[in-house]
Amino acid sequence: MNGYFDGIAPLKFDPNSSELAFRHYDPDEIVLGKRMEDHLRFAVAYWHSFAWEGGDPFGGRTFDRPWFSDSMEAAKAKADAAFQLFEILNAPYFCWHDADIRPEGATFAESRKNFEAIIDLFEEKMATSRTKLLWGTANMFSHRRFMSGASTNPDPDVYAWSAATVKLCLDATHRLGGENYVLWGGREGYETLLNTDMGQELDHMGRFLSMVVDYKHKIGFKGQILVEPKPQEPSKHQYDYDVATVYGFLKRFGLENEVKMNIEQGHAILAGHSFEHELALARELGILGSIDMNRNDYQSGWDTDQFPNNVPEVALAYYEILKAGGFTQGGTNFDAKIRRQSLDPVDLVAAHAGGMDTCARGLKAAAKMLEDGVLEDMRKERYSGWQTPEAQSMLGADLVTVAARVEAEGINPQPRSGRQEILENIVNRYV
Ligand code: XLS
Ligand code: NI
Ligand code: NI
Repeated sequence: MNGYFDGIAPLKFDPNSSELAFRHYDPDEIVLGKRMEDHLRFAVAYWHSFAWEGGDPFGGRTFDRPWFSDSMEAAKAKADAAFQLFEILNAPYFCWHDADIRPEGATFAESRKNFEAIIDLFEEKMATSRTKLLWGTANMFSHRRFMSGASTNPDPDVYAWSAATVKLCLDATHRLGGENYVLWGGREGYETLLNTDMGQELDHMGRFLSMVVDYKHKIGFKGQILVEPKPQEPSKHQYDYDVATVYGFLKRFGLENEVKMNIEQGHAILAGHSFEHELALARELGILGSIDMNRNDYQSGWDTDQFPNNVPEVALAYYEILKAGGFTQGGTNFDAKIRRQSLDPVDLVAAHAGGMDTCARGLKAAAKMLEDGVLEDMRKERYSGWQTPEAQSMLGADLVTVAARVEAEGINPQPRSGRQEILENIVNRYV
């Protein structure tokens, strides 16, 4: 193949290499009885790596990619570059939005034709590539028609347009054998309550998601439907605020067994949570689906989507994922972009290589913590009082019965240490 990344050889696992290589990510290394590649299930995000132009609120495009234009020729050149990067990284998966891969047409039909032509091209490329589709999704936040939301837009025509868009993207995801379909509602929220009927918007969003789930079953799509929570940005308030909020929403519309979560590190931070908090809660609620791996700058209050490089943080995230039994259809999508001064093809390759190594180190540390079992033993010990028959019987008893125990049995609770520093010291041994 020749193209954008020419001169960069496919990356090899070589812990001692001074060249561009994986130093920790060995796809074939067995971790907890499974190949590392099958644990991590890495995906390259089309939008950040190929569609993003390097702009920020104060300046436009910094990158100079040969495919930056609105023609179908350019879209094809972009696809060529994408599949070349997948090969260099030996990436098992990729992800896209419709708007990342095709030029917008003058009408819905024209956009659809452009999109379908690129899906044809993907199908052709995927026949000889090892890279599969982790998930597809619809971009229903960039174009100005979506400025007041997609399914929650006050204009019913936008609701219809959004339905047509999701149908198209879900059909394409199904056709390419995608393992998940994601809905991130960037503008499903509001800018001001003064012009917003929150009750109506939530009803519409619930109805919309139910239609998507029904359609998934209708076409026999076996992938997971995933909602991606985020508290705000671009909207002032996003309805899918965090895992807990989305779970309440799913319960309300009877979708809690149909829809799972795609959880992103940066979004968790914006919601005032840690990544591991969101993952642990989703696991306990039975809705952990997949992750968007990245890192936020802790000093800036927005979604900086940097590649991960903090092993202790990543280790705690994979610890929660391993405790859930690992990914089934989900995976680790790098929803991460290089900085706008990182102009060169090699920067894109190095960013992914570093992110993959960081995740590999995190996964190995997490696996070792779980295998050694010290943390879980101490957690279990903390709750061991609940093992007695008296304690267990309280969980089926009424308030009067439980209350009566205190004086009848002379109960007088003695506080015990939570051992937080000791636990943190234990984690430090692994990371
Ligand atoms: C934006 C989101 C977006 C979703 C896919 O903050 O993370 O990239 O992952 O629409
Ligand atoms: Ni994301
Ligand atoms: Ni994000």
